[in-house]
This record gives sequence, structure tokens and C-alpha cells, in this order.
Amino acid sequence: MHIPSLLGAAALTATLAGSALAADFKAGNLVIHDPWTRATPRGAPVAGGYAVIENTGDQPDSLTGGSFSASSGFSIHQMTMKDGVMSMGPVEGGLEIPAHGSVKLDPSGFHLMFTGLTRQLKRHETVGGTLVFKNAGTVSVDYAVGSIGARGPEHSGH
Ligand SMILES: [Cu+2]
Repeated sequence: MHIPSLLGAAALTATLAGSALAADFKAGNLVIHDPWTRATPRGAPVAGGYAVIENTGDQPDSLTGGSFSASSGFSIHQMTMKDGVMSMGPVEGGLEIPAHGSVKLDPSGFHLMFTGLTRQLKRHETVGGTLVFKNAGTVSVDYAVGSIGARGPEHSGH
């Protein structure tokens, strides 16, 4: 019997369940750092998704789609400034992740748009989903839900 290690694992599980820890996800040459989203007001129809996608390989890849378990729709968006007005629209043809480079998805630039939310997102939970890449294929990720006004992923323990 390994009672001490079992207790240790239980304690660790309890710690992880208590906070939405940011995490990294790997697929082939890609590393998806700290996927996160924001808590939503009750009844909100959409939420944004953010992460840093790093490509350690010699070939470019491209993000072509994905899914979010708490929404019916998923698209890749870009914020643009035109005539002094910020607007957003879909990125056509996929978002390139350059070889030996990275792309940041954040509230002011490229981002994921979860449309048709099926429920309210609550701070400190994690919500599953996928990202689909041209070369790396489909990657499962978990989005840590931050506060409604969060500007970046929340880290706990450091
Ligand atoms: Cu958008």
C-alpha cells in the first residue's frame, strides 16, 4: 500500500480543482500556452478566447478552426482599427503560426470568438475545447476562466 502517495495525490487534485490553473498544451511542434477566457454576465451570447500559440518547428502551421464546449459556434477573429473605430471580423483562410515564432491571441488583436454560448462562464472554472491546425491536427485544450475584465491569464501559486 502506498497510503502517503495516495494522500499526496488527493491533496494535489483538491488544489487543482480549487483554482483554474493556466496550463500549456502540446501538439507536434506547437505549444499552446495558457488558454483563457473571461467570465460572462448571465445571458451573454459570446465570449473571447485567448492564448499564445508557439511553433517550435521549421514549417509554418495555421490555426483553421476549433470548438468550445460551452458554445455552439467558434470563429477566429481579428480586431482592426479603421477610421478611428475598432471593429472585429473573421480571419479568412486560417491564422498563420510562423516557423520558430508565435502568435498571441489577446483582447486587442487576434482572438477566438465563442458564439452562441450555451451557458454562463464562471470565474475559476475551466472549459474544454479544441483547436484545429492545418498540420498539427486537432488539439484538446482547457480554457481557464478569468474575471469579467481580465486582461490576461490568471496564475495561482506564483
Ligand atoms: Cu471577436
